[in-house]
Amino acid sequence: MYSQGLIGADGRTHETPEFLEAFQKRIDAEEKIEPNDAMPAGYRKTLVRQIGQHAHSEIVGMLPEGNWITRAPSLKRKAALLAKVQDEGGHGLYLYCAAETLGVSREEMTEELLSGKAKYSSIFNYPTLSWADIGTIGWLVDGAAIMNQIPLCRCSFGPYARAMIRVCKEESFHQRQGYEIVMTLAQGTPEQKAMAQDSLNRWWWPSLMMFGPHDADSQHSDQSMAWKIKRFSNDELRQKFIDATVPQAEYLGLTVPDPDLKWNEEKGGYDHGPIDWDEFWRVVKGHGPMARDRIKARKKAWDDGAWVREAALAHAQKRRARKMAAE
Ligand code: FAQ
Repeated sequence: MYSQGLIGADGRTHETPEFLEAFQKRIDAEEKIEPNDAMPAGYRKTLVRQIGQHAHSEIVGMLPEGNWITRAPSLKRKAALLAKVQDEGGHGLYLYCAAETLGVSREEMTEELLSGKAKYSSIFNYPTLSWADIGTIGWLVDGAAIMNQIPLCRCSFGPYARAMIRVCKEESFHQRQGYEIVMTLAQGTPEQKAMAQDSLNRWWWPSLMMFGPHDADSQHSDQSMAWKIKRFSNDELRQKFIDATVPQAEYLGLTVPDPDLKWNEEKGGYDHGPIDWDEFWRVVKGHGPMARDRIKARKKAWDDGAWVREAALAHAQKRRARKMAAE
């Protein structure tokens, strides 16, 4: 299905050892792979899976923050939040387009999301209970997203790598606006500081889970790294994120909710306490606190938008017919 029309009309690949070796040589030489290039079916499948999940995450990720647009505490905050949520919609669109170049349609990807077959990031299954959560999402969730996505700008697949460049620039703005919200609260009244601390307490561990399972349990990492889709392992990126973020929390005067967090001089990074992997897998398998609401909201948007898709299609058909008649 994914190779439709791209590798050959029959959709078959030529995965002889010579073909695979020649493909790996291109990867090792840091050549970009483009949509019409021959590629192993597994490479295509991995990219469709990852880019599709990434696109769904951006779109589902609009919901927790969208929840606060009408309640932002000032016009300035509302305008910035609106722009951020709109950016996330844009990121989803670039990513769906990148995946479409691999021969999968947006309809197919959306059907997979709505049926529960395709995943989206675990982080968006948690509720946004206070305004402070909007700051914390920008600071931690966009911060984690940037840490994960900067290496994706060097992904071997051209359309994904190019989409990531713009996405990362925008995420950087998102991270700063989030940090600034948290800083305002942390330097505000004792109640505001308590709100910021409560929010950090609830989002810290789920943010660490965004990087995926422990390396030993990451089924795709080895192959994805050999194909230079991923450049760092899940644990490596998680460690980089912790090392960058703990000093930011200290600057804010907030406490990271991990009693085992300790600077390790020898490794030049922080040691941290155990991550609750049972919670991670529960959420990944669709049992997160907001999972049902998120899919319900996406299904409603997809159903409500059906007439727009139909009208756009009818319009395109009409134009094509008119053009052909004039030729
Ligand atoms: N949540 O073998 P691995 C954002 C699944 S964008 C749910 O390690 P892989 C912007 C994984 O899919 C956030 N599922 O997998 C924003 C696989 O299941 P499968 C999204 C997860 O692919 C900010 C299984 O576990 N970012 O935040 C998660 O090598 C603010 C085994 O895992 C991306 O998608 C998880 N956290 O590594 C928007 C970045 N982790 O498919 C709004 C691109 C793992 O076999 C507001 N993706 N799983 O059924 C990646 O870098 C990778 O896909 C990883 C996972 C690192 C997420």
